[in-house]
Amino acid sequence: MFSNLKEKPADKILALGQAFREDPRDTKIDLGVGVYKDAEGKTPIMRAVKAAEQKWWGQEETKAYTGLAGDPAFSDVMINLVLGDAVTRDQVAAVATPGGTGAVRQAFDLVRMANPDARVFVSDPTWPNHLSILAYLGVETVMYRYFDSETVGVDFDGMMADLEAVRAGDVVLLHGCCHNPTGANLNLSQWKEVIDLLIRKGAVPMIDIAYQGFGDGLEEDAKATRLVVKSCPEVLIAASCSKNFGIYRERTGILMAVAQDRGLQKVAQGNLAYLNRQNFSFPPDHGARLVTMVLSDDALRADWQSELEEVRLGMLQLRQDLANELRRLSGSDRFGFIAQHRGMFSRLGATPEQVETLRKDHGIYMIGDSRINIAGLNAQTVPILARAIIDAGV
Ligand code: PLP
Ligand code: TYF
Repeated sequence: MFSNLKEKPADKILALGQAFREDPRDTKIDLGVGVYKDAEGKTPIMRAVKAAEQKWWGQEETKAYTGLAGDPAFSDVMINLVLGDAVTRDQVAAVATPGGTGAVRQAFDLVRMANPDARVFVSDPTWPNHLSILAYLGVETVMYRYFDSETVGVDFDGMMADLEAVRAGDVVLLHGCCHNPTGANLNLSQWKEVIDLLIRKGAVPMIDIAYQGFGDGLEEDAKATRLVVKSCPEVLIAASCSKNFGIYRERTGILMAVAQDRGLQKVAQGNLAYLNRQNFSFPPDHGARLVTMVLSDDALRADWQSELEEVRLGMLQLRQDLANELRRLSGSDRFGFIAQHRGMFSRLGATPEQVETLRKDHGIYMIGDSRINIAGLNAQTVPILARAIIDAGV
C-alpha cells in the first residue's frame, strides 16, 4: 500500500525554516515563519499565560474528556473577544478546534457538507494552507484579485470586479485583519462595500482571524469582523489563539457559525460538534483553558492586554524604522508602504531572484514571494536589511 504513495510537496514556509537552521553563518537573519520574536529573537511565553498555567497546575482535578465542542466557557470568552456585542450568544454556534487551522479545515468541511456546489473565493495571494486544504477537500476554489504589486496595497477595484462573479451560496474567504502574506488590508468603508456586494449576491463570508491585537489593537482589529456579522445573514469565523496568546504549540482555535436567524443555531452547533467527532473527537483543552482563565480574570486579562500591546507597538516601531532607513538609503518614499501595512507581515515586492540574492549573499531569509516577518527584526538588523534590500536592487 505505502508504495502507492506519491511524494507530497513540502510546506515552503517550514522548509525555509529548515534551510535557515542549516545555514552556518552567524550573521543570518530569519524573516520566515510567522512566529513572534522579541528583540533577542526569543518567542516568550506571555506573563499572564504562564501565571494561568501555574494556577491551573494547582487547581486541575481531572483530565477526563471535555465535550465535543470543548469547554463552553472557552466559546463564551472567545465569542466575546472576537465579536464583542455585535451578536447575542444565541446567534452563535461554536466549537474549539486544534488551532486556527483546525477551524479553517472544519469550516471548509462544513461548507462542502452544506452545499457541495459552493465555490470558495480566496484572495490572490492568501495563506498557502487555505489553498492546500481546499484542494485536499476537493472544493472548487476561485482567486480574486487582492494585491497590487505597483502600489504595494490592496487592488480594491480588481477585488470588487472579481467578486462580481460570486453566486448565491458561494463562500468568500476574507482575512479579518493583518492579511497574510501581504500586510495590506481593507479600510472599513471598503469592508462595507464588500459586505454590500456579498449581501446582494447571497454569498457567505468566511473570516479567518489569526492576528487580532497585532494590527491596530484588539478592538480595532475585530471591527471588520463585527461589521460583517452585524450585516450578513450567515458568517463563518475561524479564529486562532496561537499568535495573540503566544500558545502556538498548544493548538488553540475556535470555529464560529453566526446566523441572524436564531433558529439555525442549534442545527449549526450540532453539525460543528459532528465535524469535530469525525475528524478528531474532543478538541485539545490545555490552551483553551489558559485562554479562558486569562480572559475571565481581570488582573490576568489586563496584564495580557498590556503585553500584547507592547508586542504590537514594537512591531509598528520596527516597521517605521525600516521604512525610514529605506527612505534614507533610496532617497525616495517607495518603501513607505512598510509603515502602512499591519500585522506581522509585509510583502516587499522583490522578485524571486532578488529574494534568492538576499538569502545567498546576505543570509537574509524571507518567503519566496518576498514576505517578511517584521518580528524577525530588531534595532541591529533593521539597517542591515535595508542596506541589503537596496544592494539587491529591490
Ligand atoms: N490563518 C492564517 C491566515 C494564519 O496565518 C495562521 C497562522 O498561523 C492560521 C490561520 C492558523 O494558525 P494556527 O493553526 O497555528 O492557530
Ligand atoms: O504564515 C505563517 O508563517 C504562519 C505560521 O504550515 C505557519 O501562519 C506557517 C506554515 C504552516 C502553518 C503555520
